[in-house]
Amino acid sequence: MRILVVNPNTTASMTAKIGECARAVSGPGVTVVAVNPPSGPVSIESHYDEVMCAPGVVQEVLTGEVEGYDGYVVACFGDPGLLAAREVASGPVVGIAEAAMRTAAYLGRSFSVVTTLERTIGHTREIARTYGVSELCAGIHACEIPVVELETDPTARATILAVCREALATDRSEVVVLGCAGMADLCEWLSGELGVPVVDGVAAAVTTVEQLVRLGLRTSKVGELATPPVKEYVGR
Ligand code: 5HY
Repeated sequence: MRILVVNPNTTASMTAKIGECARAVSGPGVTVVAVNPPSGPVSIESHYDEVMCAPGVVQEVLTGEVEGYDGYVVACFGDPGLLAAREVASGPVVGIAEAAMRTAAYLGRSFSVVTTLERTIGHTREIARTYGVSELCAGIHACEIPVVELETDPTARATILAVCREALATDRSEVVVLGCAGMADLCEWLSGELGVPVVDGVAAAVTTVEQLVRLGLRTSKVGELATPPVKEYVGR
């Protein structure tokens, strides 16, 4: 089985980390390849970034179709371009936000999301509603650490731990969902420190795609997510 993990931003070091975390949880006989678009924003932290990175996500999936991948992961916590990617892919496509939130629902009666910038909270609340888990989402909290500084800021780990603690206390929640692919490598350490399940969307999404492919399940092609009609694209 071959799974393509698409990091929608263009920070190669983050793509490498996402690939490592994905391979660490993938099963026997599963090949995981992590890629990012050649052009686009170095991080996704606004609606503008979401829109500007989506064509790159879809293009990576289209290339994956030519290369015969069995399934795909959209490795950014806003799940940018997810539905468009599902339309063009034959195999299953899973976003890390959806996978993390649905996985958290198995582990407790409520969860808190800990994310990067305050300005992304509205979008996270919206996708929790879209995925039908907003009642389980007891709160969304920001560390105010820009995505690319997660790798360079020596205080980032301590700040994220402190915000997780505060979220659990404030929300009286039972599970933490990490709101950025760039936090994937902190999952185990945080869970040990906090004493509650901490869900990383990269791991949750890769294992979900693996499960769907093993079950022979893929996106329904009748109705809304059918392959898009072929048409002329002016200027392309
Ligand atoms: C992510 N941005 O997972 C999101 C996190 C965020 O570039 N990768 C990004 O802040 O929404």
